[in-house]
Amino acid sequence: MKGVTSLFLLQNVMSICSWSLDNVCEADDIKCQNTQISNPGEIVYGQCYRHAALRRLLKVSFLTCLKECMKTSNCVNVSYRRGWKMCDINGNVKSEVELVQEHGCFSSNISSWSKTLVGKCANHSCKDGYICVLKGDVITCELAYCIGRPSVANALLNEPFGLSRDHGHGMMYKCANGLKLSGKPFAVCHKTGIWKSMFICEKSCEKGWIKFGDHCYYIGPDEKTWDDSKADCIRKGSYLVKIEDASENRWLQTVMTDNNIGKLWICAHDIGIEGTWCWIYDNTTVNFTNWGVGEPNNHEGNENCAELSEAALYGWNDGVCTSVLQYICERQIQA
Ligand SMILES: [Ca+2]
Ligand SMILES: [Ca+2]
Ligand SMILES: [Ca+2]
Repeated sequence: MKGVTSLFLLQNVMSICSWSLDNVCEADDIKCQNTQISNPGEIVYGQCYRHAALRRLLKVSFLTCLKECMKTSNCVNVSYRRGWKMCDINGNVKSEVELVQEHGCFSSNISSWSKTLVGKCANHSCKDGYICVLKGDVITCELAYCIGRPSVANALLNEPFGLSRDHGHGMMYKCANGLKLSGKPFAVCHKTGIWKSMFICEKSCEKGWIKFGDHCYYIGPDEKTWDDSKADCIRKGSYLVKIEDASENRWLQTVMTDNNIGKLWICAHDIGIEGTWCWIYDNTTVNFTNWGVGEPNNHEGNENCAELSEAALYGWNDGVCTSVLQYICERQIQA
């Protein structure tokens, strides 16, 4: 047992070892093999940083990875995945950085490598988000990555190797549990160096219910009396629709035209006091109204329940409560 423990410790220690070209350069990568590095840096095998990448370069040699880090403002180390020739130029974004065990990945602190690899860019002073570019003999700073991370409410990063901040690139996201994603699931590091989210995560209505604002609506499949409509909505954990304002009224009108509905019960009534209209849902008086021309007329003294009516040009009409009409239920959106 003791032998097994010592072997395990030995392997851990061995994961930090001296540099060799064969370890980091492909046999056919002449440029990498012929580098004039005299004092190689230290490499930690099997460990990589996540959520630290300022830039992520694909299909580059380890040598290029080191050089790009030296040119990039705030780069402190690199993580290199040899299988993909994938280079993460890592900053020191402390709060979110994780160091994880990852087979086939190695990391190296840039301070352990000779800066002569990047010539004049070795001592650049480009700002956050910029890299040093050498044009002939002249140093310029070019925008290369976004600062910070995108702020997307209720969303989780959906990239296996963590966040990177490359200028012009998108990072894939998914919504937190139960929320619906609208748009494309990406946050993009815009060319201005600012993150732009291409989606929102929002609460959604369950199947069969339609969303409007932060409420869900259900169109009853068959016709019922006003009382039965009200009861069916309550059974569904909702209430016969209450129209609060003009925008909800307009939206219901489009629901009617879209679904070829001629008449639709709403929860306003004047059953208690003739001419005093209340919402049965919460017993409040009706403020916003959209009565059709000549309505409410309490025709034959027997019209006490309100409907939306195509005949009244999708305005309101007081009708006979025992008529059977379609109806629409409403409830607040749930988490
Ligand atoms: Ca409403
Ligand atoms: Ca009436
Ligand atoms: Ca009427």
